[in-house]
Amino acid sequence: MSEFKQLVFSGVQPTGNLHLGNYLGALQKFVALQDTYECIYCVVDMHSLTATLVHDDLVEQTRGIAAAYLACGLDPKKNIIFNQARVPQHAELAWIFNCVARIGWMNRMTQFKDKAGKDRENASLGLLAYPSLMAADILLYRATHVPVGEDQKQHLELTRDIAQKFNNDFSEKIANLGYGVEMMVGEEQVNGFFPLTEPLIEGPAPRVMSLRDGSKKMSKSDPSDLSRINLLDDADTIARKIKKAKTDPAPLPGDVEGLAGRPEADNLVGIYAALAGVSRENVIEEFGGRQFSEFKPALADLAVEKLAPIGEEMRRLKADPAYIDSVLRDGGERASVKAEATMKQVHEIVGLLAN
Ligand code: AQP
Repeated sequence: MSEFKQLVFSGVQPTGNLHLGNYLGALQKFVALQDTYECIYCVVDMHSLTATLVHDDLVEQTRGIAAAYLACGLDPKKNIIFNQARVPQHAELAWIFNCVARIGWMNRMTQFKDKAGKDRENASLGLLAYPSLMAADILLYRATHVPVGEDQKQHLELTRDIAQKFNNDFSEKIANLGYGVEMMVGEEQVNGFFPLTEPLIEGPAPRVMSLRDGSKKMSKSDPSDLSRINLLDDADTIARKIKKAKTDPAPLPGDVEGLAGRPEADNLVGIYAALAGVSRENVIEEFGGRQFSEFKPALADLAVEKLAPIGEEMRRLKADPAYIDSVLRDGGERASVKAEATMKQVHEIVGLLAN
């Protein structure tokens, strides 16, 4: 039985400064996976157009995300690192997926509801179809695993729905052409062209919350800069933001269960655990019963130790755009070879006369 080759794909959109949530939810995992998987990491610049159409500095932002990838420790030789716009097959496959996916599926996406707000009729078609382009990003490489933060879980489920519907709708063509691959779906063995991709969300901080409000996700678009730690913040700023982070008056609990109903404390413990590479239980073993006045300085020291060198390296790399462009160009060429091979088969399956 042939099986899908294990392959990791993920991306980050260039829509502002990267923060600790992006780092713990995505970048830190990208780095850990490069030793065990073949990995493709994309700067998804075309997705940025769904947030704002006209950007002053999209090129700079795109280079900035690539700089963050490299500064965190991704090896551009071992992995494919590129920006989406260099490989037009992303948009082409997204069009086919627009015809596979249903409007109802897109309307149910919480990210669309949040970002479109009350005036949905006035949201761009691109914002509605965002998950279709994301599915294309992943499935163009027939990726089996996608490291993401918890906020992207629903989009990953939709990616599976799109893959499954494509596999079902074209099952005869896929079988006749001999392009099917066997895979297990639950207990059942099925044959399909696209894998049902697994999200990799686990870890002690799958959803990093705002430092000012433990009920809100840490986000680039939060108007308060104190709500997040940016990867480009210097050591003093990181320490100041942690000192000012909202907490409750009680000391840290004696066990992890005691964090329930204490979102700010829960968030800071999760951040510590993820940065230190330990479990939340380990953090509570060390700091249980201690006041925030003791825990926060320890967290600040750890955050500075882990993040300040990344920020410094990002600044150094950003000063050398020619090098970043050469990495993205090389990655784009390697990604294109894989993208073209997939699309050649997709054209045949769908019946598009393009080969
Ligand atoms: N708070 C978070 N906790 C954990 N993971 C997070 N991610 C984002 N925020 C958190 C993960 O970062 C990766 C890149 O996400 P993106 O490019 O889609 O950026 P985003 O989700 O648009 O980032 P923001 O800050 O949330 O932007 P706005 O403010 O525009 O909504 C993904 O893997 C994501 O899960």
